[in-house]
Amino acid sequence: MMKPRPEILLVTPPYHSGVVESAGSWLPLGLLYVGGALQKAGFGVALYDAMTRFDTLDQVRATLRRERPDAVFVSCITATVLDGIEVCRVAKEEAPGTLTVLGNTHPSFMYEEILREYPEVDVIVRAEGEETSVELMQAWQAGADLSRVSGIAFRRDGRAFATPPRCFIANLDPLEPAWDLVPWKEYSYRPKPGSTLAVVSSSRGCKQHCSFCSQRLFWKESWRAVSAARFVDQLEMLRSRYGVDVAMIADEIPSVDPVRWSRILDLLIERDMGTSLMLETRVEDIIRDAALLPRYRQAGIEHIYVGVESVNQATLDLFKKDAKVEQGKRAIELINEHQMISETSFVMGMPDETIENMQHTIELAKFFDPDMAFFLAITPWPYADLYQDVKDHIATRDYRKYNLVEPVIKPVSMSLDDVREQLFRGFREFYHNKMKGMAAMPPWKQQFMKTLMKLLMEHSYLKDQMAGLGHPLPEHPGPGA
Ligand code: B12
Repeated sequence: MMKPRPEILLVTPPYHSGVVESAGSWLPLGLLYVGGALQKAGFGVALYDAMTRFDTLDQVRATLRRERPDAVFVSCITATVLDGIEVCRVAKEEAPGTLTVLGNTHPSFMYEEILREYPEVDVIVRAEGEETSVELMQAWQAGADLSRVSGIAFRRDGRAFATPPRCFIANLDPLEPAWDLVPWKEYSYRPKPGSTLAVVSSSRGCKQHCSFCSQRLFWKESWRAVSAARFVDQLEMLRSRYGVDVAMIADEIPSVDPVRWSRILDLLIERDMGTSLMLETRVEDIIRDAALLPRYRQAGIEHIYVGVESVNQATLDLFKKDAKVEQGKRAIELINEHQMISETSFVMGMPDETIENMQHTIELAKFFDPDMAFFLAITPWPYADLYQDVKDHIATRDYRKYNLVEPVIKPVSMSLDDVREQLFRGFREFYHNKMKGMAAMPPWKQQFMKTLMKLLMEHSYLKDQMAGLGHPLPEHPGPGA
């Protein structure tokens, strides 16, 4: 006999590291894509964003007890995987028959370890989730053999068993996240009080070769894009139906195809919907688009993150001469000149790191002079290229610390406390320097910077460190505060 149609609860792990989350509340787009596909196939789906709600595990338990889903789908990166597994444990304790499914980067790569060590996890969906989740649920509902579902791993005869990988979806245009499941009032970008914030995706994949990141490996060096018209239509729909006026584009390299990108800008300008956009892009694409940057601004792009970070000491030492470093600086200048917020990060703490090197990097950050800089601890995701090079220097296997905030690698000549201290010194010195130059900024940027400083001091993990900066804020903070 067929089981009754399962009800699926999409859950985010109740985990926080206090960096990006301090700027707002961000919806779990990957889970919503999976939810959209499941809905389309006829399944009943609900969203429970425990992370954004800052729920405790007891509250997670109470929600699971109330909702009694047939299946729990949890999205986990390395930092959040232990809390994601806790959600599965609680789901099993509440109702042992619940199907527990993990997806996203960490489980996709580390399925063997998870299935070996955590009996509370039933199935792992590897890589792209839409088609696999639908097939998995159909097979589970029918009591069919799961080994026919490609792109998953599960326990068979007590051991992890992975089915063949699934091909990526060729055409992304028909995919629709389950936007109707989002409690939109809960998602807002703090620097814009009253705003409604969405995370959107215009492409999937990465071609950059950063050894500490795994996105290129996750997407197998591929890059696929949503068509320009479909992407802009979606932003327009989000604006008119749900009031989304700020959106973060989740892509690694949204502007890599200049023709598509230029079309997106044209359409955004033509539709003039007033949505503020934030994105990440590559230094070389900003330089390529130097003449296009006024159109970026017209299209609503207000905030650009570019990765200029270097873990290469030779580059750091030569930062005044090296062509790539010069390009990074130029990209940031261009973003600033065109009235957008520039942001970058500096990843430090490799095994050969020294206090002196870290101080050079802090100087490099001041030399680049973005509006926002993050000083992060290099973190060896156990499946990234970097891992093999640094594995003998790993100080902790506690994945909760794999969040770019906590040092995980112990440099040969530094203690973990030294690394922590220098990272915080980076923040303090950088923002102290920034505040000195604030008077020269246009008024809108001054206002943004004041709000940012307040957010860092009140909501982020830097609270205590930033308090040492004195009185960077006006007596009566502006509307953004
Ligand atoms: C948006 C985002 C966030 C949001 C998260 C919102 C949320 N609740 O999900 C915010 C801003 C809060 C955030 C915070 C952090 N993030 Co973040 N984030 C991103 C970003 C930019 C986009 C993710 C996204 O939406 N992609 C688009 C969707 C469509 O793709 P997807 O997520 O891969 O989903 C697909 C599949 O993976 C799969 N899938 C995903 N989840 C699930 C779940 C199930 C059950 C199934 C079946 C399938 C499935 O199906 C989806 C559709 O095909 C990525 C970088 C990137 N470009 O991907 C970094 C990224 C995921 N973040 C990262 C990190 C490190 C963090 C922080 C630790 C950083 C920090 N110190 O603050 C924190 C952790 C906070 C937390 N509590 O989770 C790393 C993870 C590295 C790793 N391998 O572990 C990434 C990859 C950035 C990077 N290049 O290093 N992040």
